[in-house]
Amino acid sequence: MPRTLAALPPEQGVRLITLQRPEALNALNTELLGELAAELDLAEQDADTRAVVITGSRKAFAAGADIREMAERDLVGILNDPRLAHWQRIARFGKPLIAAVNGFCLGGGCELAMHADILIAGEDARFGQPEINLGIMPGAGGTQRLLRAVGKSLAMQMVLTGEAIDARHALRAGLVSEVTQPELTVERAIAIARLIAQKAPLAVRLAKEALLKAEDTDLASGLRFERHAFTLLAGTRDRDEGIRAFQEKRRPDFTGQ
Ligand code: CO8
Repeated sequence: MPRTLAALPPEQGVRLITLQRPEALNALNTELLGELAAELDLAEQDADTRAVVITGSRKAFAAGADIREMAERDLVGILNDPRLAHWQRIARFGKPLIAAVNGFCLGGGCELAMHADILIAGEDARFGQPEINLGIMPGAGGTQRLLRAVGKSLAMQMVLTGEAIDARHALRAGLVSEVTQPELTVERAIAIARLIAQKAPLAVRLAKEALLKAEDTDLASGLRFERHAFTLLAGTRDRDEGIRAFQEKRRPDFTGQ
């Protein structure tokens, strides 16, 4: 049984994972990251899981890497850091991952949220990369993903000053796609996930992969990838079903084939 998070079995195709280390504002220690990676493994293999929502508490999505644990690691400890493998597992997750963020979303917590494909924030959410205040810098993708999400000036400002931005600012900057009342954040994220869960899984998977390609490749290569992915989908039964259902004016019944 995981101890640092709660994971519910999928409902209507959506699995909800809730980070639960209230004593440390959900700070990401090795145990939590390991349990999260294991949950995502389960979700990846489970055909009934079509999308995952990850959330924290009302006070904190996650307040960063666990500083107490980090203090115990020297240079060699960081080089051999077991957390790296967990981060890589999270980054590799192939199904849609939606973050429902309330409260503090700082440091590694903000980096975790940015691993999600869609970010929904409660009005009280605060996003920041305060590592600079500890004499360090983001180390789980924060410099790269934040810059791509909000552009150079704001990313520089956040990383170099360590100051957080509020949910409205995050919305204007493109870091999150919607802001809700804090008590509705998870509900809204689940509603979006359920919508996605009704689509053809292979189309969702390849569309996600193609969109992520845009972040790390040039336009010509990205377009080539999109063309290949689009062509591959022509061989799926769900594509035939989707088109037939449209012509027959009924809802499609996608099977993931
Ligand atoms: N790590 C460990 N414990 C934490 C953390 C954290 N990141 N954040 C909060 N806590 C603990 C506090 O120590 C406190 O515990 P205790 O009651 O035992 O003293 C408890 O959570 C509650 O926190 P506060 O009393 O401080 O609550 P406040 O409401 O007063 O303040 C803040 C909330 C502003 C969020 C404050 O807790 C804070 O500033 N936290 C630290 C935020 C931070 O600096 N985060 C960045 C960490 S570094 C990082 O994330 C690097 C990622 C690199 C990843 C590399 C992977 C290989």
